[in-house]
Amino acid sequence: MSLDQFAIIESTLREGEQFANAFFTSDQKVEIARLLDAFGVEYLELTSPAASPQSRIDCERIAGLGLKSKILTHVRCHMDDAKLAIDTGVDGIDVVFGTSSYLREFSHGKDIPYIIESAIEVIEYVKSQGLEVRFSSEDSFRSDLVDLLTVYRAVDQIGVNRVGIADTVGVANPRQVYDLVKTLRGVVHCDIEFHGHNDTGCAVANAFCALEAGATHVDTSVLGIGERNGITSLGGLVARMYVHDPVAIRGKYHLPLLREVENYVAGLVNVDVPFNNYITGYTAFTHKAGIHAKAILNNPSTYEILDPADFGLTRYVHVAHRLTGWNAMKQRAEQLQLNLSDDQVKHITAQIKMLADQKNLSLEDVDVLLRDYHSQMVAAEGLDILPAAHG
Ligand code: HCA
Ligand code: CU
Repeated sequence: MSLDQFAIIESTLREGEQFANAFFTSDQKVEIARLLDAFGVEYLELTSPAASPQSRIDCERIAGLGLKSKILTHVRCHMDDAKLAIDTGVDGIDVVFGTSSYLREFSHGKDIPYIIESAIEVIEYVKSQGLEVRFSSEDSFRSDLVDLLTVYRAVDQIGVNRVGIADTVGVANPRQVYDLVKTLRGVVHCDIEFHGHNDTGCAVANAFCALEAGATHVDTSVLGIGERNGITSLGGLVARMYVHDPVAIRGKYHLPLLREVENYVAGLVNVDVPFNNYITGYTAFTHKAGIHAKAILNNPSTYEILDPADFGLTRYVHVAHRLTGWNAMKQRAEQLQLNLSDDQVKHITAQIKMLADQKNLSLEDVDVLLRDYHSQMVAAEGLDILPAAHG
């Protein structure tokens, strides 16, 4: 598969609901679903209808919206849950079962033959109802490899649409993800999904490695919200894949909507979008050092691998600091429509750098200094004395 063929399973309305601060009303869920659909994600994954009465109602409501994104709901590998899920009108069902020794011993207490038996029962039933079905093993990276492959092979043989690898605890590193997905790719014929938690900051890299190794689907959530510190973020994956192939990503997704959906979700869960967030962070397109600023002004590709305009954003050259340079200052003077020669700009830049050594300047401070200097120059020209530029 070419890397551009991947699909996003957007799980803000499932994994994201497991974020500590998340409480979405029914209308808010609909708004999130509509925004993500307009952004262009291929799938939306919703909380199990078995979770609570309102979860079931919301699942039915979103399944009935007629969105372009396919609607999935996420259930335990259990016939009762599967039946409830099918009745909501969703397009497909994501089934999950814990295969790690931790979960087998301390959570559900079931052995591998039992897991396979119940997986087959549920998958065959969901398929008989004409729905798409995925089987995933929770905590895959702490599961025995032979157990894992035995389960995946069994579900692949009965025609599951996708198998999922879940790094439930965020323990995996990119090479381990690559190796496991590559091995699995040699064992099953169906699609492969990756779900990765971000406990050690590898969630985006792990998702990318999964795709490189042959995975077809990646789970994301807006801003990465989920259990603990969350999973692969939608923006992070989009940034990573954009750098891989900007044309394909611009074609697949409506990129300027990213900021809107992030701001909306951030507001609902009462967090700020982090300053260093992929693409939309406050400083994501801010350039500071004089050398960077000069090069960026000549050609943005020198220090930018993502074009902010593709995301409806603009770059910012930070000039009010001691590392500034005259090229950046000249651009600021031009923005203020102050006509100064290069020598004059160099002169005032030197003064501003000296001041910036004494205190933290604001852009307003710089603008005042530039305007004052410009007025002095204009006055001097009127008097026909112009020594200041070389002073
Ligand atoms: C959990 C479940 C899950 C499921 C992932 C999947 C995980 O909340 O523990 O269905 O692939 O991280 O294992 O989110
Ligand atoms: Cu998870």
